[in-house]
Amino acid sequence: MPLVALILRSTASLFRILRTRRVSRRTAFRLKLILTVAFACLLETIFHVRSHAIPRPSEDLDAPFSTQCQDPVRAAAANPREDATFVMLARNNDIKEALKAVENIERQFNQWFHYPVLFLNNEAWDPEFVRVLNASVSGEATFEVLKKEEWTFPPSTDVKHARAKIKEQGDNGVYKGGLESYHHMCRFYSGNFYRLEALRKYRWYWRLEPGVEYMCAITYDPFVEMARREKAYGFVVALWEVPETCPSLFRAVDEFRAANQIPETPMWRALIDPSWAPWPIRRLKGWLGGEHRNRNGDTWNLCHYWSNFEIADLDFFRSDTYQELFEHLDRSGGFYDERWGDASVHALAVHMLLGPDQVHHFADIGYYHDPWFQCPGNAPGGQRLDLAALGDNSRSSPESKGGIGCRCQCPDDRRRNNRGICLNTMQSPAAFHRPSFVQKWRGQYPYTINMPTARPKPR
Ligand SMILES: Nc1nc2c(ncn2[C@@H]2O[C@H](COP(=O)(O)OP(=O)(O)OP(=O)(O)O)[C@@H](O)[C@H]2O)c(=O)[nH]1
Ligand SMILES: [Mg+2]
Repeated sequence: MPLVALILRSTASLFRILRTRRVSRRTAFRLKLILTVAFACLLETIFHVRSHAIPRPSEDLDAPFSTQCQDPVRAAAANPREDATFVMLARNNDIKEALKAVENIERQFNQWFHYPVLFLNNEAWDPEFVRVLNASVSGEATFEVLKKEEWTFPPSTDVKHARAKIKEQGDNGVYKGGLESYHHMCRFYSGNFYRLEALRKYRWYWRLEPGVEYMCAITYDPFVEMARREKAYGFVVALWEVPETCPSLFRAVDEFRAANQIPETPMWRALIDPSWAPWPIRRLKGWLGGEHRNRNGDTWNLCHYWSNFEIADLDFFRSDTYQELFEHLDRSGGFYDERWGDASVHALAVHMLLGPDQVHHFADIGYYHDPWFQCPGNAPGGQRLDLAALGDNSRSSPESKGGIGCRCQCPDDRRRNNRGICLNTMQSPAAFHRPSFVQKWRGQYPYTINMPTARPKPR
């Protein structure tokens, strides 16, 4: 390490100066002591930060599933459907936005694959919602009403205290922190969702929110590909969490990790900003606590996957370890005392418990949830104009260099409108090809890692 060599050399020259200059023996001793301690601290800090480096895998571990249009009719016929369902949590007054999202996913994907849609509500369904949405789904539509205990405070909660905390968050302008129903929603999607009776028969879910828009045709079955490649969690957008919503979440998860002797893997380290403070100060900071800090004094970089889109293996979230993590978080009260979001809970769990090859970035999917989007651009020569099933191509965006999408209608030339820092950081354990230091410094992050064009040559 050139930095360590430089420090060693500078310290040696300082010692030499102290030996040759005329300073009292006492002063020289003191200075040497200070220098030795400073040197030891600096070395220790460098080793600490270096120990959080993410090793580079020998090859890219998460390539896109598809890089151009495929024949969706053939794809649907080639494989039996997985035990999978769309899930939409909605209120009766979300009817317009719910219809928009369902019509959109039917047009872009489900008209060929006919997966069921499970609609969930914490209140009785309005018959009009049921009538309209039932008619719009090409698979089976089911309308479930959640049990009271699935959409409320945990039994041990002091409700008066929790409501006061919610009000306080509202007064302090914490994003959606003042809405009790939003807290219930986040808690529900973090834990009770995975225990629903209505989901028991399924292995996979695809989360669909009212109002979202898929901007490209999805001409293969993502559930089949997830199963085939043994993936457990799929996402499209990765970005920073709103810090005020969850000051103590990272510590609570890290304490669970440490108590259960779950190792700090490269995936876990991808969520950590190691502290540059020397050991004693770092430990003191860890002991004193502080926002987003664990016991070692390191902090969470706040990166998480945006959970309004998720395709995931229910068995992962139904596992004893995940459920125990949820119980641990639930007992700590943070779903109400703070406004812990299910997106961050999921991302921390995924990075604590899964390997880099089990997480998939759907780089080929065009997706918009206000205000962020990802749109992969259209694959040159890959638009399959011969396929009648894909309809007329006249409304698609032009093909673009490096595009991997199918019949996308992207809002503009950009591949995404959120910075790629979290995507890059969270995917780094899976990435053989990474942006250079200079590219990062210039803010040039690839919109997806592991592009086929950037894959290593076969050895
Ligand atoms: N039934 C029901 N659904 C809810 C309630 N609150 C939120 N949801 C649903 O939960 C999901 C997430 O809620 P949103 O309000 O979209 O929250 P968000 O996506 O985190 O935040 P935005 O960025 O504002 O969209 C959506 O599917 C909503 O329809 C509620 O009180 N009852
Ligand atoms: Mg939303």
